[in-house]
Amino acid sequence: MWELLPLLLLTLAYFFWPKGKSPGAKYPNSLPALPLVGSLPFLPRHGHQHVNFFKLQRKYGPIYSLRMGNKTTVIIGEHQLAREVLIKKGKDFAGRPQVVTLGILSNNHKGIAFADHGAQWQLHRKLVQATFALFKDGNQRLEKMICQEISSLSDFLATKCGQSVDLSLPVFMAVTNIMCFICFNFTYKYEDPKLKIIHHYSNGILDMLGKNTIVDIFPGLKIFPNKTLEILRNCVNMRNELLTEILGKYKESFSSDSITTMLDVLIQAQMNSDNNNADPDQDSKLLSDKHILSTIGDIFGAGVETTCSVVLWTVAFLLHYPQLKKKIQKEIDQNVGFNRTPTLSDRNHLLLLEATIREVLRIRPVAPMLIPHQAIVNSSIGGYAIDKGTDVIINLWALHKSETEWDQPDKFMPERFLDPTGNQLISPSLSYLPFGAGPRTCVGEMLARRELFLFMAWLLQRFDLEVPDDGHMPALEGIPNVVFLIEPFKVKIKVREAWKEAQAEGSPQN
Ligand code: 3NQ
Repeated sequence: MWELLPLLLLTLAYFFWPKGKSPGAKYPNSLPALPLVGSLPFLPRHGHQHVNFFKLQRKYGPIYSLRMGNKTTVIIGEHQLAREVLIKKGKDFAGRPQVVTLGILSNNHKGIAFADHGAQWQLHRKLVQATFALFKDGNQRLEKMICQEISSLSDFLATKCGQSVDLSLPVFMAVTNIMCFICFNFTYKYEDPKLKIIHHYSNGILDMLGKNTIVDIFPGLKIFPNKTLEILRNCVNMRNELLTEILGKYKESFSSDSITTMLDVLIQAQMNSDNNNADPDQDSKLLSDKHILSTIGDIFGAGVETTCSVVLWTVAFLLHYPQLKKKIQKEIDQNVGFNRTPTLSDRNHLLLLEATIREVLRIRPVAPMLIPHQAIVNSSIGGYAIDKGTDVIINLWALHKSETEWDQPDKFMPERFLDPTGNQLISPSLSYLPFGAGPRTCVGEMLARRELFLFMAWLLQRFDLEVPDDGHMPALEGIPNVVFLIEPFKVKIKVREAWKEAQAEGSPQN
């Protein structure tokens, strides 16, 4: 019996030991924690983590800490505190936790999404932003390309008229081609086996990242055989091989006279840094092919999986709210008609569609807890001391579901983003950060918003998207992962009579 005394003393020490480094400083409320396992025994075993963290606010408040293994993690569930972390002190909290799985995915924390704050991340983020600036041009190069892919998707779906289909693969192929155009200035034909390879390894990576791997909490365990890590490595290797092949071919025809894609921007920067004879600046060490592949992998993957996910969520909610779907189609018929296909300039008129997309992003955020941040210096949040190295999670789910910030937050209500007349989009609350904010804000926000609008406007102009004959409705619970995914579902595709009649009358289509 006496042999238990040391463990008992250790446990008591943990309960009463000052959690932070600065004696006397005020630290956030903390969940209980035991040696080694931290707060894990005190966390709910079931349910979505973002929902469980939101519920814990009732007892611990909008900022509290817990221990995952030997790591202190602070959870933020209120928008003013979130803005302090993301914007006001964005640099203090611009770090990223370096966990095993994401280290494998990002070739040891290169790229943008999972790279820690530092020269590499800043350089690559700047280069990616420069790429998106290439597409802000007046000649709608990108918009034309997006519409071209949506047109191909629509023509493919028209061949499935009357059938109930899972949209995930066709939408995946269309969005993948858009990202291929932005990154490499080429697209795949739908029957190209490369698209199936990309779909395969992407699903494999997402499946493995979705398993709560204990090795991310206890990294020492990575020395033991781990099937999840093995599959993750294999899928990442497949991706790296494909991107290496593309990069190799691309370099053969690269010309500094024509910088039009993300790979052009990255290769140009690599050449400039290699040629900089004055003093081989740091950049040359930060622009190796591995660095370039990781950045392309991040942007490509983010651009595809996030947009695909939101398109599927939007279709799913329209199946649950058919009256809303009909109102959006009426809005499209009145503002676009059938003599042309929708363009980005229609965003100023298709307000109910825009409001619906914003509501989907509120009620099913792409990243319910964003991507975890980390304090790179001793700092504070809401007057509470936050030690350097502390992980900080912004629980976006809590912001978007706040009872004090939103009217009936659990209800799907796109009209909340419209004024009473329905003629003006409004921002009903500041507690809304679907793309994050500050230095780590989603670098592809503008692209995503444009794609979401055009995908939905084109699909709703041409098709009635209906519940399958078997009556199976899409489940709306979702699958938490690095992207908040929707369970697979089918939708019955029917070309709208109004579209058919317009075709029969021979109305000119773009
Ligand atoms: C992607 C690999 C791809 O095969 C699957 C989807 C992945 C994991 C992306 C990830 C980047 C990546 N490999 O490096 C993105 C991620 C996590 C989406 C999934 C993302 C994100 C952006 N905005 C909201 C949520 C997630 C940034 C990096």
